[in-house]
Amino acid sequence: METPVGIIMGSQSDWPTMREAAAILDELGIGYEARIVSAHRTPDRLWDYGRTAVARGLKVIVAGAGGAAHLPGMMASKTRLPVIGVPVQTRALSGVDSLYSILQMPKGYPVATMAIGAAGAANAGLMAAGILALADPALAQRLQDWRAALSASIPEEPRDD
Ligand code: RP5
Repeated sequence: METPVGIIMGSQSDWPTMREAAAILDELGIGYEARIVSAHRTPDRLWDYGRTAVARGLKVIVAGAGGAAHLPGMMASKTRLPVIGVPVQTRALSGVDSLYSILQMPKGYPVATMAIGAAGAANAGLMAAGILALADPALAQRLQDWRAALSASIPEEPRDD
């Protein structure tokens, strides 16, 4: 299987959030790799990852980090690939710190910023799928089916538990 998606995160502690993106990619049959790449703790690893991403065949990067979350923005500065940022929820500031760190990019280096936490990570997987589906009709159909199944799972009326 090809590996068009790179999931990167600043720490092992981000994985419980970021594996929501991985789970979506698994459901849709999209290949990915998952790596710990910290902007602050492993800057050389970050630079190498961004420098080689296109040549290695990656098409989209999903980047999650918490707190002073520079990883998605720094990755966007290093590669032309679309970078989807996931603000990881933090204890001190509930992830608002992560959100603002990722969202407020200067003109020229965009990061597509998702919601804070697990929903954002899952949506990052879906956003990556949507980008890849533009050039992959079979994936487009799987994504369409996935969306239809979600819609069909929503009841019309609430029930008493
Ligand atoms: C960030 O600091 C990581 O992305 C993580 O969300 C946060 C805390 O990291 P750990 O102290 O748990 O390694 O770099």
